[in-house]
Amino acid sequence: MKKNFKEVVFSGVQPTGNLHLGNYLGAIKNFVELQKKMECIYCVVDLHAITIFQEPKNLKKHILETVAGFIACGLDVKKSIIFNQSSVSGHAELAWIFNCVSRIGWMNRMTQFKEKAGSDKEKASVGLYVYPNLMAADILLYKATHVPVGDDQKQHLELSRDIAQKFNNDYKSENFFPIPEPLIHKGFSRVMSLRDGSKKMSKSEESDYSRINLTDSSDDIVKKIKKAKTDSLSIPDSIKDLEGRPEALNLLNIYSSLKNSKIEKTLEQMAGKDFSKFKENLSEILIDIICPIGKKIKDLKKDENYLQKTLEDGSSKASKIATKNLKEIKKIVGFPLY
Ligand code: AQP
Repeated sequence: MKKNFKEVVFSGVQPTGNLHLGNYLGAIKNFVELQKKMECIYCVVDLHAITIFQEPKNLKKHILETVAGFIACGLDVKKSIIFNQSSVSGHAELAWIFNCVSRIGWMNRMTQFKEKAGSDKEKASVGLYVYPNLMAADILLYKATHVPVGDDQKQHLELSRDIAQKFNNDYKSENFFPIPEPLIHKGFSRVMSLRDGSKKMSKSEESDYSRINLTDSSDDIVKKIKKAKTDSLSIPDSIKDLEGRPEALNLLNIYSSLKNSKIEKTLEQMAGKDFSKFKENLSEILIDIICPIGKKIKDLKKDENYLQKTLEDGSSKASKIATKNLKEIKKIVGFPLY
């Protein structure tokens, strides 16, 4: 029989550089909504970040920047637990147990590894390969029931569900781990690059013109949107007519998402306009929403002690939950406890 678990939200963001509009619309905006109604744990996943080499002094800076980004976007440290992954050793311990539960065949199906490892997979780190097992550990260490993520993380989350199920079955511990539910925006869940509508907007993309960073100035935003790739056609009145026009669809989706409205409504209002006019409207709303966040990030970054203290407090709250759960997990696995 299915158990009713307490509702707990867990999600993470890698400290690999500037947070961008994809992180905001795909994940963090949702984090903020969820903290109003559920217990939420948000993690700066620094163990994930080093699956691709990070310069140590940059890593520390990016961890603090990510915390600043969380708070600037509206996360409340009194409502949500905010901490960094490497400060709670249970993540790495449970990841090892899951390395032994998860199957190589499952790993081989992960498309993100294929994309990130590139053509020379032999040279990718083992950590990058088993990244999804660590992600499962992050979630299940807190017995999280809900995971808000962008659409790009859907496959990893399905793997977390398989791992939870297999652990429960293998160790005859029915209902020990909840089977976590993804919370992915319906309709628009993947913000694409401004330069290429077939690629997702990403921190590691070389061209800064491919993304809107949360710390971009209004001038940057206007420039980037002006340069964003579109086509020569005007805005259609039906979504069907956007087929084969990924860049146009992406800009219209971004606009609708910022307005908290459906793309159909945007098309109703904008049909017939050409993209140069629409881009002015898009820049305006981006400036209205993103620039205040960017300003807050910059202000918060000046107070390193506050950011550091936020992490310390969050870490001690997260550790309490993790230690208790890990003890139960070790007992189930058969490790002696003393
Ligand atoms: N383009 C995107 N559209 C929607 N959601 C996105 N997310 C990331 N990019 C988009 C969501 O943001 C959360 C945090 O992601 P992350 O930084 O931990 O990892 P990532 O998905 O690998 O992000 P990047 O920008 O692509 O980083 P790099 O370039 O370092 O690999 C996740 O919920 C993710 O779904």
